[in-house]
Amino acid sequence: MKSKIIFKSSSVLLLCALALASASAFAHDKGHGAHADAQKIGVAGLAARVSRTVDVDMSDAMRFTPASVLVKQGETIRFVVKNSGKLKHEFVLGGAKELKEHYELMKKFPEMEHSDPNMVTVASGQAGEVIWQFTQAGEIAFACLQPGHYDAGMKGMVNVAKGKKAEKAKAAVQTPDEHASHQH
Ligand SMILES: [Cu+2]
Repeated sequence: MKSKIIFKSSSVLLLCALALASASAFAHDKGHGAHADAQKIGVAGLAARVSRTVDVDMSDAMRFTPASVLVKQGETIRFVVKNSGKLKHEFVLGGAKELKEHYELMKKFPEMEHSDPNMVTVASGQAGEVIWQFTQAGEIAFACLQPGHYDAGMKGMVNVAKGKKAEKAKAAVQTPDEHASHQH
C-alpha cells in the first residue's frame, strides 16, 4: 500500500521533470528524430550582458502587453514583467508546442510548482524578471501557464530576427551611396 503511494508520487515527479526538460532550452541536440520539434529557444542570460530591457504587463484580462516583441539574434533581453491584475500570473518563454504540453500538465497537477530561468511567476501587484539570450532566429512563444489563462489567450510571441539579415538591413538603410544611386 505504502509502496503504491510512493510509486504514484514519483511518477508525477517524473512527468513533471519530463515536461520541464522538454520545455528547457538545453533539452535536445540535433539528431533526436523523435524530438525534432523541440525548439531551441536560447539560453539563460547574464545580467552583465543585458542589451535591452523590455517591460511586459500582465493583466486579469488574460493578456500580455505587448504580446509581440521583436529582438535580434544574440541579444540578451531583460524582461521586467509586471502583474497589474489581482490573480497570480506568470511569464514562461518556450517553444509553442512545449508550452502547450507544459500547460496541459499544469492543468492535471495544479499544485505543481515550477521554476526555471526561462520563466517567472508574479503575484498581484508585483514585478519579476527573466533575463534571456536569444541565440536562435525564429518565433519563440511566451505564455501564462496558470490554469485557464493559456486557454483564455494569455500568450505572446518573440520574433528573433536573424543576426546577419538584421545587420544587412540596417546597413542598407544607412548607406548614403546606395541611396544616391537611386534616381528620384
Ligand atoms: Cu495568467
